[in-house]
Amino acid sequence: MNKVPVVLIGGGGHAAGLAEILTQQNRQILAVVAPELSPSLRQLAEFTHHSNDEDVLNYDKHQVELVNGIGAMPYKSLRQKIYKRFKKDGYKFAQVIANSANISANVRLAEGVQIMQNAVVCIGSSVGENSIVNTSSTIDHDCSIGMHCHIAPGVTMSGQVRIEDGVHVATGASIINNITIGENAIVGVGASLTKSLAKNCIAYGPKTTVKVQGAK
Ligand code: JB2
Repeated sequence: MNKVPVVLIGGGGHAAGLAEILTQQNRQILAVVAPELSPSLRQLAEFTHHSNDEDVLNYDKHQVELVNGIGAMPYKSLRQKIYKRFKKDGYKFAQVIANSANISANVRLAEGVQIMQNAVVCIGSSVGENSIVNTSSTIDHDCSIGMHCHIAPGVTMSGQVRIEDGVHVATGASIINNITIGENAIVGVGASLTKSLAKNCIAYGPKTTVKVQGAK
């Protein structure tokens, strides 16, 4: 693993989860950059704190990697903005993969991918730039997940699912095999998706009664 020190952007719950993983892996966190650190998250208080994103530029882009600690929620674009902004400035984003995650051998993970505690990514799958595979979610074989996606905690995805860029799959959703979720679509909490979902559409509902708007 690359041991270049990191600068962590964001000071909330997602950043704290990443800091825990990085610390377990003895990865040096030079600073946390956020307007404010969540007061309940004492684990971030031990690091040098900068409150302005411009402070990142004081770190040599050849000597550090960035970690995007801004979480991803529907209709919120800050995570994507931060990634694109600092990529443009020439910085590289570190992958963060929890020790407890189970990643098959021939999985492709792009720059800045974050695989959180106990997540599973099976053989033949790929995860695009800046995407999060969150706690205890399962991505089965040959799935393709695009850029800037959030696969929230406890999602179950069967094989050969295609997730396009910017998709949010909310907590506990289940997705059957071999379907496509279009760009910027949202799969709601606990939904059971059995049909492809077109871009910018929302699927929602409990496991027994799913309502799908704009399904293909
Ligand atoms: O412009 C900014 C900025 N705006 C807010 N630049 C930087 N560097 N940081 C910014 N922040 C910081 O993002 C806030 O000061 C705060 O520290 C953090 C947001 O924290 P919060 O706990 O509200 O959300 P999160 O992004 O850590 O986590 C969300 O997404 C996760 C995936 C939460 O909703 C979690 O529940 C979820 N698991």
